[in-house]
This record gives sequence, structure tokens and C-alpha cells, in this order.
Amino acid sequence: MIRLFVALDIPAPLRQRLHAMGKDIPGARPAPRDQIHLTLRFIGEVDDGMALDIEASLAAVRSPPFSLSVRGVGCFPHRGTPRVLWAGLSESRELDILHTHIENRLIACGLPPEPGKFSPHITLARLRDCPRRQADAFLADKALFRSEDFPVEGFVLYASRLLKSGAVHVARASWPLGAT
Ligand code: 2AM
Repeated sequence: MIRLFVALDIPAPLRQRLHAMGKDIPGARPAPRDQIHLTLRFIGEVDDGMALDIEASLAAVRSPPFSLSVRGVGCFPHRGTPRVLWAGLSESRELDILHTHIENRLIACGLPPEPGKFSPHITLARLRDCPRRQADAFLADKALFRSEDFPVEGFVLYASRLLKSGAVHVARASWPLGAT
């Protein structure tokens, strides 16, 4: 069995900035700098045959390249004890279209539809025992954070191995975006 998810890579200089933001929060476990990503679709555990089907199916996705920027920050859950701090993204119709194409290809492979609405975010840090007011202070401080636009030129299928030291992400395949 293999644990899979589909993601967009973030350019290294922006990953560095986001990682630095995640490090500022007392009591937070920042996302490893080189693993900062935007999850398009968490797939979960599948067997090797299904993983090959998924790879073949995602290769057929045709969607145009586009630009995104990071806009503001937030946390999950929205109320109560915060567990994840994240950076938000600019509104993007192209991102929604890409997500829909990927979702449709995965459903065609026999996976159940994604539960819940696609909520694009970039995880900055996971929190343990972080008082709400501390998270709120971070959210207020970074509310106006904006990045430069960055190009989205492809998407990646990652395998995630859960080790004691944390998750390790390994790219299994990636595909360029191009003319439809
Ligand atoms: P997130 O940090 O962007 O929320 C790989 O596990 C990635 O899949 C995680 O970084 C997490 O991204 C995302 N993910 C989404 N739903 C998940 C779930 N139910 N379990 C684990 N990871 C999930």
C-alpha cells in the first residue's frame, strides 16, 4: 500500500518565506521547508495497481498554466483549539478547473469523491497545545501578507511515508500544464 496525494509545488524562494513565517510561532511545528506545497487532492492509501491506474489517469489531465499568489493566513479549525496554520491563495478559476479535472480523473479510477469542498491552502505549521490567543495574534500579524505572483506550470503526484520523525514526501510523477 502507498499513501498518495496530488499537489502543486511552490517556488523555492516563496517556500523559504513561508517556512520562516511558520517558524515564528511559539509552540508550532513548522512544515519542513522543502515539503511546503499546496495539496490539490489527498488520495490516501491505495494498492500498487491502483497507484499505477491513478498515474495513467492523471497523465490525461489537460489544463492551462496560470499564476497564483499567497494571500493572508488562516487556521483549522476556524473555531476552538487551532491545529493547523496556513497561508491562503488568491482566487483562481484556473486552480478550481485544474482541481476539478484531477477529481474527475480520480473518480474515473474508482476512488470515492473527495469529501467536502476544495479549500486551497498551504500548511505553514501544525500546532500542539497552542492557546487560541497566540494563534490569533499570528493571524492578525500576518493578515495582510501577500506574495508575488508565481507561475503554476505543472502538478505532482506525491507518495507520503509516515515516519516517526514526520512525513517524507517523494514525487512519483509530475505533469506539465499546457494548452487544452
Ligand atoms: P495540507 O497540509 O495541505 O492540509 C499529505 O498528507 C498532505 O495531504 C498533507 O500535507 C495534507 O495537506 C493533505 N491532506 C488532506 N487531507 C488529508 C487527510 N485526511 N489526511 C492526511 N493528509 C491530508
